[in-house]
Amino acid sequence: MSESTTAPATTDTIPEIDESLAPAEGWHVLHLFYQIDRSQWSMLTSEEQVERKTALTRLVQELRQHPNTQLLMFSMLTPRADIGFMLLTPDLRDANAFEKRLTISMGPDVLVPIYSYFSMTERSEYTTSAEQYGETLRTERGLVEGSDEFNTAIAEFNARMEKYGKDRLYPNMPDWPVFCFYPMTKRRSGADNWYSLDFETRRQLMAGHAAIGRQWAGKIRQLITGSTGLDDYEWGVTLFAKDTFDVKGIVYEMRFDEVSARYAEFGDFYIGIQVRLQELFQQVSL
Ligand code: 76R
Repeated sequence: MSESTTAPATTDTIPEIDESLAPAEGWHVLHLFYQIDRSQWSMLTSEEQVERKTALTRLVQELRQHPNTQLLMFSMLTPRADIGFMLLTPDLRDANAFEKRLTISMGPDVLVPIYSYFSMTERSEYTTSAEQYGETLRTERGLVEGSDEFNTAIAEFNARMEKYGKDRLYPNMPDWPVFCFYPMTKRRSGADNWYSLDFETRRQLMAGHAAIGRQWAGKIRQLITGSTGLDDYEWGVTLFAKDTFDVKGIVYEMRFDEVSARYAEFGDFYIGIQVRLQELFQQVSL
């Protein structure tokens, strides 16, 4: 290496531990999946086992009290994972520390991390703009631009979209029992490169996707979180349902939609049951 005049890194620009690392908008989201090391667990006395269950219980209660923080718990299907958490919290330092504490909460080597995903809530790039909505009002409803009716419709639209945008950035997670998580990327190969499509084409394709999605209203709640630059795929897809049949149904149906058929690549699927704190240990046989 040639002699450099660059000053060595100092800690001067690193913010103090109590300074916020909350993002400009949205929350950090962690999906955490663990296997239980049953041989490790079986070596503990029953008193120790109770202590460790209590430690996890207390930690979950504590984290759920943290401002703007949601922590969901899942008993996972198949030996792919036993326990899952989904954590939403604004500050990066909290997300980081909470994950470490969850991982060691039941003592060393009991919860073995086997998959995790880091993403952030985000607003959609493809929601309808007020201009586009105005166009629909003119062409489909025959309203005259500037008329009272037109202006009222636009004002209502703006209010609805503002609430909708907030719901995506600061969602309230449902307590629905069937949980499905998988990461997804838009393809970038040869003629099927999502990122070389112009915005209007992508917008139209996404409108088709959304139209299919809306048919599942009441059966599926979804949260799409962005992870470009943060994790291996570009989005985390989190689905909640009351019936496994609907998870299988929507994912199957989406496969025929061009956005998924032509442009989507998926990671592994994690399926779980959302459980109450007092149900977790019984459900996972601890
Ligand atoms: O803005 C909105 O949220 C409404 C329109 C909408 C967008 C922009 C929407 C609606 N989605 C959007 C974005 Mn979706 N979604 C998926 C999957 O398995 C598969 O094939 C795909 C996984 C499902 C099941 C699903 C469901 N969606 C996205 C994005 C970001 C893309 C980008 O920015 O380029 C991804 C990766 C993605 C994937 N989507 C809906 C649904 C459902 C059920 C809806 C209707 C929601 C509603 O109207 O309440």
